[in-house]
Amino acid sequence: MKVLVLGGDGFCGWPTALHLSSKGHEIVIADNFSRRRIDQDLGVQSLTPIRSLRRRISRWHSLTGREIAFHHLDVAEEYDKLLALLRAEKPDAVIHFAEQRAAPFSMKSARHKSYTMRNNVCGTEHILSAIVETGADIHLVHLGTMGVYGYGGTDAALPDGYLPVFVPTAGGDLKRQEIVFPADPGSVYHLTKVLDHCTFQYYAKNDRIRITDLHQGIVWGTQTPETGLHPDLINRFDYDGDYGTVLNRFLVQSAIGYPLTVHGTGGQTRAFIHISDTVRCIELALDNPPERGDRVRVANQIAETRQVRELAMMIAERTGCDIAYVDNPRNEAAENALCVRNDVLRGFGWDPVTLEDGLLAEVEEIALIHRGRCDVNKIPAMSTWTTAQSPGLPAFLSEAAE
Ligand code: USQ
Repeated sequence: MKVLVLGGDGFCGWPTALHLSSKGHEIVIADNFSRRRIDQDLGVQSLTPIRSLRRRISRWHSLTGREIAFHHLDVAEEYDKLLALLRAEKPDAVIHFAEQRAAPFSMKSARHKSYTMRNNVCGTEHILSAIVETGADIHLVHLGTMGVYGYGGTDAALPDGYLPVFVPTAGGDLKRQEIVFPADPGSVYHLTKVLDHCTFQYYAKNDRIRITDLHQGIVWGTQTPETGLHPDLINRFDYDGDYGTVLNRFLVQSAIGYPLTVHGTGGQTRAFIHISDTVRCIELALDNPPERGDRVRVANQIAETRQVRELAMMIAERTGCDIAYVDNPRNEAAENALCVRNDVLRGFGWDPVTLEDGLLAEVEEIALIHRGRCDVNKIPAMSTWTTAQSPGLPAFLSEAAE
């Protein structure tokens, strides 16, 4: 299959491109390097030393003999180029990672909110419009988020996207229907994923585009079997207060002896998945496209649920590090229950990796090897949900606004 990976230089995009290439798919990456430029803007770098995309691709070729093509493209800003790329490459499937993916970054200021909205919502609409304009039957696979459901705190199991409801008819009977699960985003970033999903519903109905929306949990880990083949292929590892996600942050913090930064009571329950499962799930989604004319397929891409303080205690027990309960910079429930079904992906044969499976040690080792690259000043989460943190226009956003 020929697969266009939009955002193929990023944390999930790069290992996915390699995994699919290793499985014999023909891979084309498009990326605008916004993630690398945001790093520069925030004055932070990946804990792992990531190479240029050119070097990554050439190393992959020298190790495996497999080619990966690359196009520099901003899907939110360059519609005509995107359309020309689809017409020239004629992919069977497009995987859409090309979004600003950090909730704290999206909440830093009005400018960050606006950039995240414009980039994510316009990018998604452009991809769908361009697919329609080519007239080709392209399967779109999108990396969505569990955060579209919100963390409302009940222990009712979240289904894969659609909720059965019984609606009273005019005649007084109850009619069973399935509706999109009510959205409850917790940040502007999560809101963009909700809007993406509405856009998908429309294009699946109106233009019969085949779409899979993967509602992914918090990814942990950094390496996959393919990125581990050579240091030039190493995946990025974010630990900073904007882009670092909770479990990976805790693992870096313990490696440098920094008390684990639990927000509030740590009673937040979230869904988790290892990066090696991310790439496997995407492959399963590609292998199992919905039929043309079907509604959007939704799959909850999560392996397990865990509470933040439970994770902190688990790591503290392993390494003896301290835990610091800090004021929560976010506007979120202090404690919530979370129960999630992942029937769609399991139905495709997925057997998830969990925290018990020994991969924590591998991530700890990577954190220890590269701890010298960690800037402790970048660890605290400074972005709050209630006040603008960064009234000036950062360099990256200035460029984007031009
Ligand atoms: N948290 C801490 N301490 C920290 C960092 C985070 O207690 O040092 C807490 C947060 O307050 C939050 C939870 O951990 O309650 C998760 O935060 P996170 O930064 O790990 O994850 P989040 O902001 O939700 O976003 C990440 C990814 C995003 C993805 C999402 C999946 O950045 O792209 O969509 O996870 S989910 O959370 O399931 O919506």
